[in-house]
Amino acid sequence: MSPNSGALAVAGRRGVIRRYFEHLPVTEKTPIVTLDEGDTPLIFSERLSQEVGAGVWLKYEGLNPTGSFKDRGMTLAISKALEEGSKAVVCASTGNTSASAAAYAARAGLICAVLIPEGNVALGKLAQALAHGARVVEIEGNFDHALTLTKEMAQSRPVTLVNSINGFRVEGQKTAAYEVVEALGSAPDLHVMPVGNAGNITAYWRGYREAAAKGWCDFLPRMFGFQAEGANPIVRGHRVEDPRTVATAIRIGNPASWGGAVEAADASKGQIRSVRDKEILEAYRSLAAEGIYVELASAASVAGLRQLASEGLVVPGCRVVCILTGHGLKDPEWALAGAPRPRRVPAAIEPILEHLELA
Ligand code: AN7
Repeated sequence: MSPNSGALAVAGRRGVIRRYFEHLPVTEKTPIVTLDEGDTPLIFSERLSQEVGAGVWLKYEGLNPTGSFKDRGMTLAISKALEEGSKAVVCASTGNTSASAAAYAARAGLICAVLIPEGNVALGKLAQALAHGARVVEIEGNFDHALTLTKEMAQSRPVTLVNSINGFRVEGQKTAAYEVVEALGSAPDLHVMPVGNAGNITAYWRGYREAAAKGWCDFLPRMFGFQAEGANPIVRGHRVEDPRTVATAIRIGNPASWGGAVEAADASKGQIRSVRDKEILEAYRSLAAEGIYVELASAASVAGLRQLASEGLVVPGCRVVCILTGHGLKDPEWALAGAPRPRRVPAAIEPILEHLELA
């Protein structure tokens, strides 16, 4: 138990390493590379709660420093790479991992190399990696090819792999489950999230189990992970050679942490399921209509919640947490595609009022 009278996080400390120091694989000698990640809001959704007849909270991970949950694991992975004397890090990425790796590597003064799949990385994410000075190559292949090549590079060259195969990533990411428990005062009954490479569901499950073991909560949530239907290897039980979905962040056909996802779902009496692209887009729009801007992959959790509700799997009055993994500004193209462009009018009150239907 933390020294500050039972609270999980050490009050007044910023960034997940300092806040959860004694629960992470760090020592006083670890140089802490941080951008004050974590401590993200858990927002109560009135509309979703009414819709599904339960209490629904949204963990808005898009408010991390680089706009996604990846920062929680990256602070630890980069700190440990620095501690171990590494000079360079490498990752394969559908976008967010590379944005985060680039930012934390820049902060640490490390070289960051990034392999991205051809033509399927949201512009905002690519811009971030470039802005932070990462060395980026777009390979003629998908994410799964990029990850295989990255692993080969890390074996044959003196570079540290910072994909979630790096155990420090999952360790850092588990802190999000601590925060949920801290905010609710218990675990939720249902935990709903998107699944791509499956590192994050592995991390949440570890975080919840540890929280229970430390006495911070006395039951565990059922874990429901949602893949996109065209990229749902875990649901199918075999790898998908040519994964397809509008949610490019989770366009992954052979998840590295496959076993971790299955373990989380099985041990918690949950499931790994899939949602259609159309349902992801609907959830994206309804979240935006509630003031919460997320990227498409994140909307898979709310699409998934609706699927669970439609099948009677949301017990009335229970508590549900949906994880919103990344910010909508990563990929504004989808908002622009779904709305009429603003009309140009003369700079005078009358035509403005008329067009806005406020006349
Ligand atoms: C917004 O950046 O795989 O199941 O290379 O960016 O832990 O992989 C991103 C994944 C969900 C899936 N939501 O998480 C990458 C990458 C968003 C994401 C996922 C990702 P995992």
